[in-house]
Amino acid sequence: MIINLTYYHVAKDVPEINPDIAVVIDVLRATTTISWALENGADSIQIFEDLDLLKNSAFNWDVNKRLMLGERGGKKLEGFDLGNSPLSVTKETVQGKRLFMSTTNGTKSLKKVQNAKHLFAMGLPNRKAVAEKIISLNCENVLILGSGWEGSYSLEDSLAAGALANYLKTNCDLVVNISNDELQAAIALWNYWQNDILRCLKTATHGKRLTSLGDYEDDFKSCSQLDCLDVVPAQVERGVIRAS
Ligand code: 3SL
Repeated sequence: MIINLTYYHVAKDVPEINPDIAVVIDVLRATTTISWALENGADSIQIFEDLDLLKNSAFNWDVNKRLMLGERGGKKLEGFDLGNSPLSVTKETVQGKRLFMSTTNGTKSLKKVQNAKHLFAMGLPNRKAVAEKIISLNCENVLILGSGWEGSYSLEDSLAAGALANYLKTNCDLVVNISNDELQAAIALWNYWQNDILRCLKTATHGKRLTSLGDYEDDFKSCSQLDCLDVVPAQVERGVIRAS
């Protein structure tokens, strides 16, 4: 048995295929926030690109069991309960709630591969948990998708793609085939930055964008932690993610 691993930088690069497994990465910060929210007991996260649709769905949900989480350009959206910070999704805030979520890039990538047989969201904190889940599923084709920024490449998502591929290559008994140059480059990136993840995130264009907006030091720290969460965010119905 072989695992074919392929990586695409952004949603628009993905061919119209439905892979066995799709892993969506948005290190800064959507998939890190999703992972922390589920770790902290959120019931589920429903993903939206369209904000009106998000609001309509949220307003039909029990008011005590819903939160609207919205971000554009790194900033919290007006009228929303939360922005997109992993620090905001504390146990006290999210426990038992459905989060209705829309972000600039991460939710686009999650939507793009929602027809995959298995869809997972991954940040660096749950890299090992997601990798072990992939190993346990014994599937042949795994597509890794970054989120980038408005259609362009991002350093930090490629770093995490490389981190995932590296874990699988090292810990999986199956043959792991690195199927495209994007993933070869991502592995090289991981080999270069793996001991200074925080600096990589701050060096990235989106890291600099966040820094220019205010004090995101604790967000950077949270997003750069590696293998500290056991949670695997998995799509359970179209657009809805739960802990598995
Ligand atoms: O683009 C996204 O989906 C967000 O994660 C960007 S931000 O980190 O909230 O600015």
